[in-house]
Amino acid sequence: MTSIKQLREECTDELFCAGNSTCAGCGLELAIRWAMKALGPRTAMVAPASCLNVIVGLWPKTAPSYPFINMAFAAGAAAATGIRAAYDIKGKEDMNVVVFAGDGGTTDIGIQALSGAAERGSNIIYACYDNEAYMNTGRQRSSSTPYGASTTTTPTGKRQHKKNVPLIMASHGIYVATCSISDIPDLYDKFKKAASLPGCKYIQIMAPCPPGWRYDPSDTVRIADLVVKTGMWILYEIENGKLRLTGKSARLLDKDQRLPVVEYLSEQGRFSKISEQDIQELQTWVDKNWEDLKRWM
Ligand SMILES: Cc1ncc(C[n+]2csc(CCOP(=O)(O)OP(=O)(O)O)c2C)c(N)n1
Ligand code: SF4
Ligand SMILES: [Mg+2]
Repeated sequence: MTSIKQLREECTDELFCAGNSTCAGCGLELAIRWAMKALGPRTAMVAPASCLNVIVGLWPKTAPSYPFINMAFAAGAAAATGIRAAYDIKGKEDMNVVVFAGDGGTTDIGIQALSGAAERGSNIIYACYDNEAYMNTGRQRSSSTPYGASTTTTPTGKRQHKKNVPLIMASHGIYVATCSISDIPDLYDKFKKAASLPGCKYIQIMAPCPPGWRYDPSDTVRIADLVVKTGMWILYEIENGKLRLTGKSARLLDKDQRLPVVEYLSEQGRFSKISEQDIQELQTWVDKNWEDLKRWM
C-alpha cells in the first residue's frame, strides 16, 4: 500500500484546483482531489447533475485542469462510453475516462446506464461519491440514504435501508471497490488499480457532507472514520469475484471489534430524532451486511 509519506512526496500536483466553491469540510472535494492525483492529467471526467457541476465554477476559472464535461443526470456512464470510443478511434488509448457522480445520480438515476456500461465492458471508471442524499438541491433522500436519517423528504427518518450498489455492480463481474475519505492511501491505491485494469470499474466513496448531515465542518474526516469503525460502511475491493477487506475494515470481521452504530449516529443532526428501536434496526442491518459479505470472500 502507498504510504502517507509517499503520497506527500509524490502527489504534489493539484489537478482539481483550490479556490472552488465547495462548502467548508466537503467530503467530495477530498475525494476528487485524491482520485485525480491517482489518475493523473491524462484523464477526462464526466459529471452528471450534482454538487460537482456547481463547485467547479465558471470558465475560465474552473477547478478541473483536465477535460471535464457536465452531463444530464441519467447519462453519466453512457457519455463516458462515447468519450472512450472517441479517444480510442483517435489512438488516445492511454486516456482515462472517469465518471464522478453523486449517489442520486448513481444509485437512483444513473444505474441503468451504469449497468449497461458494465455489461458491455466499456473501458471506463465509474466513481460514485456518496453523501447519502440529493445535496445540491437541498437534501432530498436517495436510495443511498441510510435508514433513520432525516432529509427534507423523510422528515421523520427514512424507512428503507441503503441500497447496496457495490454488490449490485460486483454481480456484473467487474472490479468494484469501496473507499472512505478518511483513508486516502486506500482510496489512492484503488483508483490506481482501477486505472490499470481493462473494462468497466466501479468505485463508491463515502464522502460526508457537513450541511447535509448536520455536523461541524471540522469533523468530516472523523465522521468518515467513524462510519468505517462502526462497520456501517465497509472498505473492500472485489476482483475476479473475490472480496478482500482493506484499511480499518480488515480488522472488523469479528463483530466485537466494531464500535456500536450509535457512536456514529449520535454525532450527526440528521439522526438526532432517531428512536432506540431504529438504532437497533440499523445495528441488526450492519451485522447482517457483514455476514452477507462472507459469501464473497
Ligand atoms: C433530470 C433532472 N432532474 C433534476 C435535476 C436537479 N438536480 C440537480 S443536482 C441534483 C441532486 C443530485 O444529487 P446527487 O447525485 O446525490 O449529487 P449531490 O448533489 O449530492 O452532490 C438534482 C435533483 C436535474 N439537474 N436534472
Ligand atoms: S452540499 Fe455537501 S457535497 Fe455539496 S458542496 Fe456542500 S459539503 Fe460538498
Ligand atoms: Mg448525493
